[in-house]
Amino acid sequence: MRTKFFSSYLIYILIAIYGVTFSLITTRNLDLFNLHAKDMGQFDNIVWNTSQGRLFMSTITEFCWASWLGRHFSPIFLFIAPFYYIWNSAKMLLVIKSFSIALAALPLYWLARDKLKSTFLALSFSAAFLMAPKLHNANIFDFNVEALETPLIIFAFYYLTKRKFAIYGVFLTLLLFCKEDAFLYSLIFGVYAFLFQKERKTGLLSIGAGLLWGFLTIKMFIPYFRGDIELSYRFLERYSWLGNSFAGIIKTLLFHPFYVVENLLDPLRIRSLGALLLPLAFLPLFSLGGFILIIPVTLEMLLSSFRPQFAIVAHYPQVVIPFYFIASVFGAYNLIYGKSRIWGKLRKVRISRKAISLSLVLLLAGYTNCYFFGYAPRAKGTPYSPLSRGFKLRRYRMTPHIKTGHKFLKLISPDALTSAQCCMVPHLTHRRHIYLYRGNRATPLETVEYIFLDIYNECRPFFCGSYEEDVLNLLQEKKYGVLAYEDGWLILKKGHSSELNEKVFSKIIDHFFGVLEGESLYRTVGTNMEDLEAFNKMARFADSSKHETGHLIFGPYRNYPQGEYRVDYRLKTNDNKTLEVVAHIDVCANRGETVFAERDIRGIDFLKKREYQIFSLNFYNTDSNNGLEFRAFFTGKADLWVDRIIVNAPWLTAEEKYSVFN
Ligand SMILES: [Ca+2]
Repeated sequence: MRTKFFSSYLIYILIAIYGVTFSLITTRNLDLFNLHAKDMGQFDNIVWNTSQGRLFMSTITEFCWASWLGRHFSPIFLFIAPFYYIWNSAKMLLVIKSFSIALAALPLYWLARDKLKSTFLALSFSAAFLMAPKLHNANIFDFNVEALETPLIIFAFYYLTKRKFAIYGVFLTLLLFCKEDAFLYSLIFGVYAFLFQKERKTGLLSIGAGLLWGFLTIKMFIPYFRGDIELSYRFLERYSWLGNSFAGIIKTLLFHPFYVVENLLDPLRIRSLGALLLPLAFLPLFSLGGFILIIPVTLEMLLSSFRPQFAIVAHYPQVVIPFYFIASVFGAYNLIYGKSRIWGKLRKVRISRKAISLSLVLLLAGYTNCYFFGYAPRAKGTPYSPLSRGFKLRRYRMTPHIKTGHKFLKLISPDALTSAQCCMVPHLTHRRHIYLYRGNRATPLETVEYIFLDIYNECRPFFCGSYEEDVLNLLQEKKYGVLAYEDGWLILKKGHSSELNEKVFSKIIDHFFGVLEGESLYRTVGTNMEDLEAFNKMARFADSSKHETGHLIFGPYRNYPQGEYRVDYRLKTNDNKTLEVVAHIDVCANRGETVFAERDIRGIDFLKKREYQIFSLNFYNTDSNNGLEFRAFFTGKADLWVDRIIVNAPWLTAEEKYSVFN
């Protein structure tokens, strides 16, 4: 009795611990300018506008004043907006997100407890769920509406299994209100009710509601709010390799299964499946009902040609993982109570013993997964987790640079029409007009009053030099005067005196000319990753166990004045013992035809492993019109990081440096 009493409280304690931990981490990330215009800024802007009566409107999603409903149909924001009357802050949204994901553990606990008759096993399921690293990573990834779907999926399904159809209907409606593709979940529930619960009426109603909702939202509502009735559903493009319409896609799936399977057999997709099934000890495959539950979401994920979706990263795990956990409960039921002959001797083992063993397997597998990839105590995987061994507190420390950013935010008047660089946008979204800075052409500059930039921070969606060009032009044009400049932070105000423009120009031209961030150059291999040892906390990275060989960086194809140069490559590797060549760096022109300087870098050339070191190349540029490139080739022999390239030419004047950007 006492254990039961205790465990029913323990589930709430686990939920609270998760919710509080992730609220603290995500809100701190916001303070540190680590969240982005998309998706944090846009959702905060939508919810804030909705709370002000301008329903679903935002200037960020489509780079103009437009309704979110023209992109995804999410009336759920009507229920989220009132929370801004409690705390009018983007942080409210992050707290809602963390507690929303945490809350999904509650119906999962109920479902497992009722089905498996073991509170300990039910708690183990919920604990494994809260430890799932893919959910942790989705949790710290800005904000997405999928976070609201996570608990709704399990709540709806729980009440369906309890045959409390009115409450099921309420949760299903809320789920459908999250996003148009939730119609698929209604179909799944309907099929389950029809086939496995023999609830024909509820089953058919759910299927009917799903089909109707899918048709209405995708064919009518979204095109209506986009202002183009004829427009096709843009996210269907991710499945265009199967067909150009829903009917075409289904036809290919049915009549060309080998073609489909052949395309799905790639390592990344198989890895995704492994990452879902392994921590659950393959339980979702142990029952037919459970298996049917996971098929639709698995196909939605694997058939997509959009990498974050089939690799189940970003926000995608939040709608896939709930189904895998539900299916696992059914798999566990078959293992413990199944009368099938397949389990043979297992039948004779005492039920309580089976439940305890399964709990231990779940907890161990869940913790191991979390240890390597998530936010577990003493974890090895992520350096971002305050609980992990590799954690560095300085990642969450307010640096003087960040403090200056917050000081600068106060200089922008609250209602002014503002255009800001990516990571600053989520701090300026409680105003009617906030734009993501995309340079002279893309932002409606004629109306923008303030431009807020941080020349050291990420400059999405700019690429390979165009950001520098735009900022320098802005300073030269003088339509905007420098209101404030400090430590890379720059506020420009329309019509403001331009007396500081020249001074700031000469300061930042040195930085723009001299520094090329590895993560913003072109690449054929590798990814961009956070790295505290890198100058701007970002680097281009290639993993020797994962990535193919190829150019980790190339470009920027700029025309540099003739003369002597020294270029420093700031590189890092994980193996400084190997004699193998880990990188080949060169300076070339004319699309790789002319090579001015090059060298092989071996593992042993690095004094220390996992520590950045400068490797220099000296060269004479013979032609001022040849599109210079600084490249680093990744050989695959060891991991390789490129933080930045530093171009040294002290003999150049500011004018000559500027000519590079024209
Ligand atoms: Ca960098």
